[in-house]
Amino acid sequence: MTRATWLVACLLLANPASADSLRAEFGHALPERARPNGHVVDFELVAAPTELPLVDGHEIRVWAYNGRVPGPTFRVRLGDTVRVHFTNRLPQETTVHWHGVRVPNGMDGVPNLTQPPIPPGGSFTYEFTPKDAGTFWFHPHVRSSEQVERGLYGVLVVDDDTPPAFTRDVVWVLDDWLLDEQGQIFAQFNTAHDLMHDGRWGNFVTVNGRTDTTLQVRSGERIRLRLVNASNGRVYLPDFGGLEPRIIAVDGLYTAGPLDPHGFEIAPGNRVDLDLRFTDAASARYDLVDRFYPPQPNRLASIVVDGISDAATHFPSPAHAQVPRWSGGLHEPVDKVFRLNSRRGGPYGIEWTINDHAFAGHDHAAPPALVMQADRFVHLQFVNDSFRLHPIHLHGMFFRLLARNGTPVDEPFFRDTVLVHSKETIDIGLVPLDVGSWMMHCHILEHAEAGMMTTLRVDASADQRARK
Ligand SMILES: [Cu+2]
Repeated sequence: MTRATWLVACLLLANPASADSLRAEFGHALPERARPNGHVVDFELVAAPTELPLVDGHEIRVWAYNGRVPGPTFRVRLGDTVRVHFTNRLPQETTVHWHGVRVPNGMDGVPNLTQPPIPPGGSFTYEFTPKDAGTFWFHPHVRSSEQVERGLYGVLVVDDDTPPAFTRDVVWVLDDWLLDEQGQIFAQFNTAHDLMHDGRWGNFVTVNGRTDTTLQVRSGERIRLRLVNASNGRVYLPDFGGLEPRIIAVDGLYTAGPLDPHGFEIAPGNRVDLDLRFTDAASARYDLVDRFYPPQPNRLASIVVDGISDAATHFPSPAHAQVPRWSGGLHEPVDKVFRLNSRRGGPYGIEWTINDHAFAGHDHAAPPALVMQADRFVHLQFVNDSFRLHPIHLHGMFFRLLARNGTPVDEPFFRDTVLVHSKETIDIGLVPLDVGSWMMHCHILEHAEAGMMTTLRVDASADQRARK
């Protein structure tokens, strides 16, 4: 061994990971480009006030997509181009954000950053070809704490090229409702109480808008259950009441393998796809509850098994994604630290800050908090200096959790939203691929409204520039 190679070997041992090796480990975990199959799927989407029998069935004045709460579930196949003709019939400006979908930046639905807000009576056509199959959702990005709370959210399911042979594919949207004595949506938003706590938590928890949701299945069935948390602030810790589902996808993307959902917290913005097999009794009942805040569990929904199905359900779990371990990522220098905190001031009397800055509307045009280069490994750290919860959501990219409070965490999946607990520090790693200006914000919508938002910019890599 020459002196030079000996030196290189020593350096490699001392520094086992490098940004380049972490990039190499990422491999082709996420496709860089969409692969349009030439098939365009057109959808109409109208946001308008209406009245619907929700919660326990009484009429509630809501704002709804296509006259329903939850709004429609749009289903397409990977490779299809989604074209949504959107019309705003609300008394306020709005936009539609496609949460978790790696869209072209101009389709991301962020007012004054990626598009002008859509005025009452106005319309806009969103068009994109999803790059990833999975469970996504959409909601306004204007006055979200009010507009989402009033009922504006829907689901986008992007099926695989060859979808696994589940007997059924079911979407459950979790939400909670703060109703007044008349049973209507409590019409004060962003209250001091909401802002000082973990946002607006309702007095009714619903699945698909109802407190009495029940899924009828037959023994022998194997169901894909997609959970979406559309709540402004509430976190769910589901207890499956004796069922033993397996997580197969988180935030849309397949996990590296099937996972036990025990203890998995579903924060606002998060999605979890479950593989549910009903193999035993020809009749059974399971009551699913949320146990995030013990000891009072919230009823979510029930599953009733009745009868027998002879469907063939012996197929392998679809959860076998390539996910980098990035165990060396934690030792890479931190590219940017984001400190999360609050202070008095601002239009609501309390502001939520990232690095002592509370985001205001005009900040959409301000320089980004961080500029990243596409196709390079990035190490970010979030330090929660407050006692409240902050589910941090990044638009336009997926990341992997590396550590909580400095202790390495091996989550074999990507996320687009991670819950940062009281006084907690978390580290994440990512390789951004999608160029543009992307929001990063707390998905407790009241915290975001009161300032906990910022922008990140991803610039094209040399390779991407060369291809243009
Ligand atoms: Cu927050």
